[in-house]
Amino acid sequence: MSKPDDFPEDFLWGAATASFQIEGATTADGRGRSIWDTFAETPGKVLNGDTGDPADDHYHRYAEDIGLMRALNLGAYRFSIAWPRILPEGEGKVNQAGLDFYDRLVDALLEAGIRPWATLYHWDLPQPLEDRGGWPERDTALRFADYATVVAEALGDRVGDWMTINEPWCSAFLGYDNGHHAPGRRDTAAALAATHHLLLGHGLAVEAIRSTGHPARVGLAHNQAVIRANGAHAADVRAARRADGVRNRIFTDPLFKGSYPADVLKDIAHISDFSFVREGDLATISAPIDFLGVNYYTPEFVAGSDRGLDPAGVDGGGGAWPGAEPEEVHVSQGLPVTQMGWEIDPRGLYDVLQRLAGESGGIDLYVTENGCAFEDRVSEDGAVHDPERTDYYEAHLRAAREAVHAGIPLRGYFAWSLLDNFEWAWGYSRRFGIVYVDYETQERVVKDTGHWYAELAGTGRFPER
Ligand code: PNW
Repeated sequence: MSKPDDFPEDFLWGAATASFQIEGATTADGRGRSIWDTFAETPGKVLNGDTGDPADDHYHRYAEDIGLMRALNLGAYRFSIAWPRILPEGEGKVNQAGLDFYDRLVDALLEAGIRPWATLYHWDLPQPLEDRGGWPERDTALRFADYATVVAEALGDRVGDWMTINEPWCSAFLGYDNGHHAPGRRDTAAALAATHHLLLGHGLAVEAIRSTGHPARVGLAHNQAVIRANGAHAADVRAARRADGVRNRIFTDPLFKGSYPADVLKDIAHISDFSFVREGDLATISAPIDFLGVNYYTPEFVAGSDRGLDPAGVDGGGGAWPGAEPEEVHVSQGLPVTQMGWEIDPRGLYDVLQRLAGESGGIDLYVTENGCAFEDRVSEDGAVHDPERTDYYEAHLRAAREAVHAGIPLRGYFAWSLLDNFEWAWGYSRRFGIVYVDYETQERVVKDTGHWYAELAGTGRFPER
């Protein structure tokens, strides 16, 4: 029998990245433009005017990076495929040179004994599709399915694990509601239409991947939020229900129950009547999947404000959620934070896994992202000493291990991220890697956390510290 400190022998240890965040080479070999190229080049959108170049120049250094993955004892590598490299116009003509890159990457991973886990969409929508309306338009979901077919036909003989969409909430709400992410629109009705078309795109892509005939396990990566009411007061409970609705259930109910939650539709009826939902869509969206990817960083505390909150703890305001009452606010729990200002609460990971295990009907769960940013530097001894990051990982992995021992079907864990990279609106100012990257020289240094993670991945036991 396994000791309480052990992970099961077949537990999958991985690390994750995303195309736009690491590849660089944004004009190489016929790559088309994505909404993130446009957004990053728009003054004021990304900190310090950072863009997708040079990132980690992974496009040219993938072989070296696979060497690092081996040194880290990874059993799997989660990466994403850049739609604009495959279909520069978003549809139509396939750019073979773009496909060839992923072909080389997959072959080199397999040769290194590392399972490739491919995500089809990690936010780099081809700009021509945004020019025609983007995710609020149904056509984008149909084009996504075509793209999924192209990729799955080309790589499906070697890639067995697929994720359709990464964090649909971020694409819909950061992209189209608050505009913090590309394409930077601020239109809640558009965000709700985007939500539906991202889910529909997911469902159509599941069909597309399966219909290639290659054996495939298909899922998606969802960033379920832990929403907690800031007390038992009726206004707090109501605020938490509403936030949970638009943050979680608007995604998980269609996926696992085949319907949108009635209370959410009521809450947001003044913004959208959901007339974009067509017959058959919910059956497509709720087709069974093989696993669910869970991305978790931090919980969110929600309160109704008719109860005298400490204003210092309040970081949000009315309208933080679509359908929110003006007095709903997002409050801090007073926990220690990472460099992102995100509170560190490993219990939240356990809670998310437990809840999703119930809602997803017993399918395999994987933590497909978990990690943190802290200010790193290379010390005089040439190492990167990042004890706070190791603490973060250890605490969250202890919660994950508890979940496994409690019978939750958690089968693996992917650290976010393999490499320091382009952290979206924060540019290169936030380092999430377990490997440090010097953006001037492109030199990589495995951080102390990376060494610690390698030992854990190699032995399945927490290293002595
Ligand atoms: C996720 N938020 O992004 C993404 O999947 C990664 O690409 C990213 O690097 C990582 O988490 C760390 O940020 C998020 O503002 C970005 O709520 C922003 C939010 C959530 C997730």
